[in-house]
Amino acid sequence: MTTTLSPVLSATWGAQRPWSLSTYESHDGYQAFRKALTMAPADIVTAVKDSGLRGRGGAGFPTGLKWSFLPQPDGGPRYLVVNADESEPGTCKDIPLMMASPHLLLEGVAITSFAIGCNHAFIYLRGEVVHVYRRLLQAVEDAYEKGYLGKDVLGSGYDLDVTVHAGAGAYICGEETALLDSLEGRRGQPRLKPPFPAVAGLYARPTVVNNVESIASVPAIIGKGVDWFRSMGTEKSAGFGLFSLSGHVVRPGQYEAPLGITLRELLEMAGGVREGHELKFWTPGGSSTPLFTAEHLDVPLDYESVGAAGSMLGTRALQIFDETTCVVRAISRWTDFYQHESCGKCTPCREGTWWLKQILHRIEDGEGTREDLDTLLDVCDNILGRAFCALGDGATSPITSGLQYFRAEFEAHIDGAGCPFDPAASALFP
Ligand code: L3W
Repeated sequence: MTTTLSPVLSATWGAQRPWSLSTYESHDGYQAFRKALTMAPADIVTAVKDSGLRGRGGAGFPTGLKWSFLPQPDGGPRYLVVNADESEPGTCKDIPLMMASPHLLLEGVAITSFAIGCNHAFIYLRGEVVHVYRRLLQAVEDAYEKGYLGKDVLGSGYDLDVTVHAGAGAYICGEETALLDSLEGRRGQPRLKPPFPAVAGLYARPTVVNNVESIASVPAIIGKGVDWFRSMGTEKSAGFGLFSLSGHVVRPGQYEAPLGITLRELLEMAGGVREGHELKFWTPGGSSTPLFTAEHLDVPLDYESVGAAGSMLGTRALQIFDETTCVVRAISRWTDFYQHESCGKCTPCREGTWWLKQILHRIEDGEGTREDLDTLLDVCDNILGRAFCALGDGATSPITSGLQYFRAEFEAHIDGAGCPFDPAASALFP
């Protein structure tokens, strides 16, 4: 496996005004869309299927397969909805991608919409990122003006409208069916699946919901071909992705690399853990994925290898924590987040995250008991697989893995009647 590649998603990030249509066009922008318009839509779906592209939003579901689940056309509308509601703690790839390369996303939207027979696509954006909202609106306006969107795009006879929708800032709206409810004007809460959105999604019509990075990967697949894409990554985790390094790392940021790269290799690119310190724990894919430790530095960051090592690749949000960080404090802050963001629809998540928060605060404050550790695991056990959606499951990941690797640190809080760490030394969880 190669660890370097010519950047694709971040190819123009170093250019002057990379977000402008003229910069994008000068880097072959919209050429893949021109090519796609000469192809049979079914062949585009087949190409994406054959490429092995898997959803970059966390679950890793095969993208082309999802498209192929759409029922046969019945004359009614079908939709593409881009999930741009990036809000997972640590996950920070879609927002910079949209800021730097909004037209890459729009080209992916145009190709995907054409492939699945959609004439109206939506981009559902996290509400707080007003700067991204403005950037996308400008890009959409420019694309309409240049004939990439609108009626009879590029003289092809194909019509496509794109609507950018800013949500109101709820993590749950990143769950695809809650997102659809929110887009329809309702309070965002997950729907029962099945039916999957591919069958009954937006306005109960067949809908493809894909993450920003998944859609932004499509132009290169169509432009450069399936074999080129498959030459990167591993057999079952093909291609490349953005790896977001944050926390105690010398050069935090986005690192585009083939799937299967290791944290050790990424840390070499990023200057390593901050000087004088060593890696203690990290998240492979955001706070919803079980923690890893220094013993996992050489786990290939592909779906299979990370899964086999006991976690999930998730969104490749690599949060790095050195030995100054109190793991109980980190987990407690994440649990505050999940409790706050629980939509309240199901009891295991609504009540469970509340209890997890109370117990963790008690332990952090030096008022916990050894029994509390078993209660934590018991509550997690009653959430995992029993909650209505993945939010509940995600809330349990840092706790169960934290106890697996750092039980002694929890016990030290209990036995020593408080936290043995100086929060100022870590400075990540004030
Ligand atoms: C049709 C079938 N479609 C599955 C589709 C389904 C969805 C996709 C994946 O969770 C994860 C979660 C977070 N017919 C289908 C089908 N599909 N079977 O495939 O579905 P699923 O249920 O496996 O996952 P999900 O509910 O999409 C996403 C993890 O991502 N995560 C989250 C990150 C960040 C955010 C954020 O910032 N907003 O969400 C990080 O790891 O824990 O496990 O499209 O319809 N038979």
